[in-house]
Amino acid sequence: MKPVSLIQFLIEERRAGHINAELSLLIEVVARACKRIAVAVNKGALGGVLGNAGTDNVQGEAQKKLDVISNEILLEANAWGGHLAACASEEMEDPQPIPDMYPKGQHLLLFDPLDGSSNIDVNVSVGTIFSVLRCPDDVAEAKAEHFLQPGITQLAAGYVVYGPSTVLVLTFGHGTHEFTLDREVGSFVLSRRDIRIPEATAEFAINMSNQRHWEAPMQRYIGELLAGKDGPRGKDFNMRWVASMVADVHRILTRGGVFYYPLDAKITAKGGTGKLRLMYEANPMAFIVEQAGGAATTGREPIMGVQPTSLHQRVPVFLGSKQEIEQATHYHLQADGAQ
Ligand code: P6P
Repeated sequence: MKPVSLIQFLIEERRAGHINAELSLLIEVVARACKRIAVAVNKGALGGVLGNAGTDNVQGEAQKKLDVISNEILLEANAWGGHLAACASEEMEDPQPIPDMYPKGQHLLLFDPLDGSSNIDVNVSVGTIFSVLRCPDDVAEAKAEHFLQPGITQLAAGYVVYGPSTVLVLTFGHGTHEFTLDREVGSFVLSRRDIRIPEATAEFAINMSNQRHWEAPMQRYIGELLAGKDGPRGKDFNMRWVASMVADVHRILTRGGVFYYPLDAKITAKGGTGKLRLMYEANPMAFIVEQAGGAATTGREPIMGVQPTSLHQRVPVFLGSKQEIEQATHYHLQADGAQ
């Protein structure tokens, strides 16, 4: 069967009324920028792009050179196209308005330009995560408050995983679809349409080194998985933890599984509300996972129902195969007395 390119897929989605021309152009521009990021990532040590940039980001985290490079690539690619009102990035405190010399559009783009960047120097898969919101019509210049929309309002979400192959996963709210980069042609080609995550799983992803800091219901839930067939679950579980959310989520979209980054006492002791960021990590991944038949909660409510209060706010993340997410969430609500 003739391969379907990303451009053809976007035209199909426009004809189906799922997206408009401006959103179609935005996704093409983001995909093209991610191809440039893939080139930089794949150069590795030969590109002089490994190691730290010597600066910290708004999260107070040391920036890798590739964090800064990836952020610049995405900003530059999206400045002139006329499809955006503004961009927001994990790497920048405030949203970036579109420069005055360029036309503005009706969309807001949020991204983590290179998630998992601590893995770059050890040659483990990293990725770009992005989310698209609609800018309120009567806004002359988009400010942070215009980005503070719950995840259910997203128009599109996607990620690109820079691994053995470069893969784009995308949703517009009509299924989750996968495109693999054909390096000989230089275009993304549809490799899986309408991905479905199995409702049951025997594989979980969590950073076990935090176990002693988790809340009691998380201790109980993970304890049951570790007990395997000797415990109440009656089956053994396997564990994976790449420490690169894009790689862990991609595995779940490929063979099922669950991913947890729960609250822990280290986080709450500092007044924190989670590790992962709501607007450009949890929300886009939740949209992608739910459109593939999975579930995504904070352990207490759907991630995409959270009303944001700040651009860089953090939330606990439970996502993946529906039966396990419902079980883990039930234990938390039960412990709260809510169920
Ligand atoms: P930890 C990467 O820094 C990240 O934001 C996610 O991609 C990943 O799932 C998580 O943090 C890893 O956290 O505490 O295991 O290093």
